[in-house]
Amino acid sequence: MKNILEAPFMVETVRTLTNLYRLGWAERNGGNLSYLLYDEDIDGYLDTNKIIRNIPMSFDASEIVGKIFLVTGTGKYFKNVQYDPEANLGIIRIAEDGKSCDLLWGYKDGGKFTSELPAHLMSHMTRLKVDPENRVVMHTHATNTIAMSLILGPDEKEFTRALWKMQTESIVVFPEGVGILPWMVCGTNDIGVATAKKLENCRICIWTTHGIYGTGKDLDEAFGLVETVEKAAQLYMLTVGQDRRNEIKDSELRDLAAVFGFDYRKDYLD
Ligand code: 2HA
Ligand code: ZN
Repeated sequence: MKNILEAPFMVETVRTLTNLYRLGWAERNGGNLSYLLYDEDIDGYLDTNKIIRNIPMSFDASEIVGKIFLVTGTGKYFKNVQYDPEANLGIIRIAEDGKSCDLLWGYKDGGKFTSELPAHLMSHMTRLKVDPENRVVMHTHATNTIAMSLILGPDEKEFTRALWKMQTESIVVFPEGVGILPWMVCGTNDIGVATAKKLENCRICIWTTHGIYGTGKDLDEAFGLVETVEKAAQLYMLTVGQDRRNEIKDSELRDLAAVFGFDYRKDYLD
């Protein structure tokens, strides 16, 4: 077997989590990540016949039985992942019963997956129906996005319009807009169901006064979505309370979509 710590998916995940910490979006044990692995990712790196232990889950994931995910550990700090991936991350396979998972690697100090596993796996189930190539669900405590949620509240049209009007890139990168949940207790099946529902129509879900979920085909896409939303939110916060004379106009957003040729939430523009 080759060293799994050198597998490209592992190297990229560790770098991404380290980045999220350095950006200040993953204080303490904040944030969590799940990454759907394909056979070719783990071939030669992991013996999938060896089950370390079975871990119960609190919800039904029958739809994705047999799928294998790299998942951050509960209570673990993104800051520390690079120094000990095997303690801070785990590779799980959804077991036959759909209600538990087999640990194939990691959580070496007896730990288990993130408390947000319901939101992650429910989001994967939803996104795979919309986009069979979706592989990543990323949750992080993006600072300005949270700040903006303190001001605007959970109105998706108002929030999306504000993000689109701050910078040209916004509507290009997330033309479907952002989903937003009102404040909810985190770590529950309920917030998982609500998050997955939002992700039927978009790839981003903001949790009011908590953080953001970004999804995508790979780590770059999920990360790119999160950082573009966060950048727009930063611009919003830098200019809040000031006379914004040069916000992008609705007609200009329409021009952008016409020239770049993408579809977008037309009902969000006046
Ligand atoms: O894992 O971010 O939402 C810690 C969290 C909970
Ligand atoms: Zn969180």
